[in-house]
Amino acid sequence: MRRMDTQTHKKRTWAEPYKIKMVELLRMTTREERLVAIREAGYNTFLTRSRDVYIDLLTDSGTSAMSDRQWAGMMLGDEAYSGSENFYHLESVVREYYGYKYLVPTHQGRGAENLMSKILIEKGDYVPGNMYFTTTRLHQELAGGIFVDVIVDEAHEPESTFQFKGNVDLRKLAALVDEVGANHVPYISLEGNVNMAGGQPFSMANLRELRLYCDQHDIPIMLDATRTIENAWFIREREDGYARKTVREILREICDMTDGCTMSAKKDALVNIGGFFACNDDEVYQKAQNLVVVYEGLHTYGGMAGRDMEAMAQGIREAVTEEHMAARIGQVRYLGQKLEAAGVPIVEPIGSHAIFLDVRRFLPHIDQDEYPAQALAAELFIESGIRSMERGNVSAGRDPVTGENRRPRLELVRLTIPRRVYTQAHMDVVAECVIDLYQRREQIRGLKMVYEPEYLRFFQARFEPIA
Ligand code: PLI
Repeated sequence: MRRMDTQTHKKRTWAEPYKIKMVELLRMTTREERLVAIREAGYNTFLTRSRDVYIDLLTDSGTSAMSDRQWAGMMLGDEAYSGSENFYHLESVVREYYGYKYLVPTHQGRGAENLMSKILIEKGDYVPGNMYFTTTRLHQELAGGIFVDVIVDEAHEPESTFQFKGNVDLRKLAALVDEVGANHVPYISLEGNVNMAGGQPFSMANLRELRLYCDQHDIPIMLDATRTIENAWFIREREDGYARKTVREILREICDMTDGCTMSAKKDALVNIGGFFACNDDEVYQKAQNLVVVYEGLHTYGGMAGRDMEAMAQGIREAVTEEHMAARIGQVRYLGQKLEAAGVPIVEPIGSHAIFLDVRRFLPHIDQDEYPAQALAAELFIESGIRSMERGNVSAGRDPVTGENRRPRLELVRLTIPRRVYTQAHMDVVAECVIDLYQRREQIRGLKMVYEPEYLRFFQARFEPIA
C-alpha cells in the first residue's frame, strides 16, 4: 500500500481524487450590486452576505465539501445526550491517528482553546508560541496570560523562501524562559502549518529540539493541530529522511512528541463544524472533562451533534490519505504559481491552505494605519465577487499595554481555498481577477475605521473609504 502511495505522490500532475455527485449553483452579481453590498458591510468582507459572493475564499474553515461517506455517517448520528456511539467512534479514531489518550469534544477550535487556557494558564504567565493566532491569543489573554512570539525571524519576511518558517526559534524561547523562569511558562503553544505566517510548516528536526529543551525545563508542548496533516505533508516533501513515510505516520510522529492539542476540525478534518481538546495527562483531562460541561456541553458531545462527530471520524480518515493531500496542496500551488508568473507579490513559499497577497508590496502607497489589506480585500470583492480576508493590521489588533495598532510586519490578504469545493477553472478566474487588480493598483485607496469592537475586531469592524 505504502509503495503505491509513494509512487502516486511522485507523479508530476495531480487530479481530484473524487468525482462530483451534486453541485451548488453560483450566483453572479453586477459591480453595482457588489458596491452596494460592500458599503452596507462597512468594507469588511466578514460582514458581506454569502449570497452576494461569487467565489468564496474567505476561509477554509467549515467550508469543505463532505464526501458521500461522511454524509452517510450523518445518518448514523446517535443523538443521545450522554454516551453517544459516535463519540466513542471519534475517540477511537483520534487515538488511532493523533495518538492522544484522552479526547474532549468541543463545538469548534476556540472552545478547546478556552478550556486549555483556563486550565493551564495562571494570571501573569507567559505563553510562547510560533506566531499568534487571533482566537488562540485572545483566550490566552482572557485567562491572564501574556503571549510571546518565538517563531523564527524568517516567518515575518514574506519574501524569505525558508522551507520551515513555522519553526520555533529556540534562542527566543530560551531567552524568555531565562528571563521569567520556567514556572511562569505553563506550556508552549505550537501551531502546525502556521496560519498567520502564510500556512508555513515546522520541521520534525525543530520539534525534536524543542522536545529536548522542554523536557529539560519541564514545559509541556501543546499543539494547535488544526492544519497539522498539511504540516505533515510538507515534512514529507522537504525534510531529509521523510520521503518514504506516509502523511499518516508523520502526523502520528508529530503528535507523539507533544503533550496534547487543541483542534479546529473545520479545517484538516473536512467537516463543517466541530473541534476537540486532547491530551495524555490524567489530571489535565479530568479538569477539561469537568470544564467542558460549563461552556460546551456534556463530555461525550461537547457542543456537537452525534452526526457531526461521525462525519469528523470519517473526515479524519479521508484527510490523511496521500491522494487527498496531493490534490489539496496541488490546487493551492496552482493558483500561487499563476500569480507568481504574473509578478503579483505573494508570501513565499506557497503554503497549504491559502495564497497570501503581500500587500506591503502590492499597495506600497497606503500607510498601514489606513488598512491597505482591508482595502484590497474590499476592492477585490467589488471588482470580481471574490471574497477574501484581511490578515494584517486589523487582525493583529491593539497592543493591550499601549493601546496602539500593532502594525505587524505581515500585511496580507488571504485567498483561502476551501477543501474539495472549487475547480481548476475557478482558480484561473481568481488569478485573472487578482492580476487585473494588480495592474491598476495605484488607483486603490486606504480606509478609515469607523467602528471597532472590543474583541477580535476584524470580524465586525466597519470602515469607510478615505476621500
Ligand atoms: O474557528 P475555530 O474556533 O474552529 O478555530 C480557531 C482556530 C484555531 N487555530 C487556528 C490555527 C485556526 O486557523 C483557527 C481558525 N481559523 C479560521 C477561522 C480561519 O479562517 O483561519
